[in-house]
Amino acid sequence: MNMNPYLDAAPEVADAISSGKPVVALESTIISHGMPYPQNVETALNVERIVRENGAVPATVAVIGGRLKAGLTQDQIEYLGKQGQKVAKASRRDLPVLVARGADGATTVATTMIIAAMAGIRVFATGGVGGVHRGAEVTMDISADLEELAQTGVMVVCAGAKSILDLGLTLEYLETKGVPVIGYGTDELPAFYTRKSGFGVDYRLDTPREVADAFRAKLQMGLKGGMLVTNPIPEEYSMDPDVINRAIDEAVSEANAQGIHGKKITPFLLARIAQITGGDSLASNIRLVYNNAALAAQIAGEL
Ligand code: PSU
Ligand code: MN
Repeated sequence: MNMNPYLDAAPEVADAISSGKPVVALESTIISHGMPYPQNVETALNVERIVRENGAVPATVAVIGGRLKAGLTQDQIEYLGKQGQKVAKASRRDLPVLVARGADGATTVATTMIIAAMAGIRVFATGGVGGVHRGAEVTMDISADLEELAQTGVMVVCAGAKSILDLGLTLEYLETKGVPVIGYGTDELPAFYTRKSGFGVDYRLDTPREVADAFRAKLQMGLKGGMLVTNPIPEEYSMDPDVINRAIDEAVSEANAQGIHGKKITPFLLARIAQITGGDSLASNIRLVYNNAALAAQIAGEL
């Protein structure tokens, strides 16, 4: 099926791809760096179940022993969850050395897109994507996820961007790079923990079919790059904007005071926000990932 000598598609994933059945890619940085153990493993396994319940085959992506994996076993998911931050957070720039060393890596959105594309998977579900960080006009901290969305033909279903990022600059960057930003059933960019951000999306689409049609058109025109589908957290799990924004501001000032930067900043902020909110942000995070997994599977079914 694929010629890439570094890639191992799990048998079920390879079968689904070759017979044209819907497949949804899932990332593993969220497992090793985005949530604590054991909630990370529980969430990752539930996400796979939800993808199946919605008619698609899940392919959780990671680097294990230097191999690019599209589809993990339960043992491999448990391993990534237990190892946590000991597993390297693998973005695009990390792949060459990790692979050459035969090492493990938890794949970010960027790297998961790369491996999904190699395997022939077009739809990918996660919680949040990286973006332009607050203060990026000085730090130049812009996630490689955005560049990947500009280059690689994989749709990413997420819950919008959280205000640990500069949402306005993130949207400007995506516009410059020609990445369509779709609001699923909304005109407003969702802000991850909350349904609204005050920023508009490019287009509102209301059904999995409409999203699939737009992405198919993009692929068939040969327009390079992916598409960002932003799916608001269900109302019942969304957070009070004042509470979450205060927690985010506090976590961001701590990160600045401690000089945390680079690949460590997003995991640091997520963990601090969960502590400050007494676990409420983690509970919301888990729910929005489930919601995105279901939508991604439905879109994959239409594609
Ligand atoms: N946002 C979340 N949870 C996550 C991440 C982002 O709410 O786990 C992870 C994703 O894997 C994303 C990565 O690709 O962080 C972005 O990291 P950076 O900003 O260092 O590019
Ligand atoms: Mn960064």
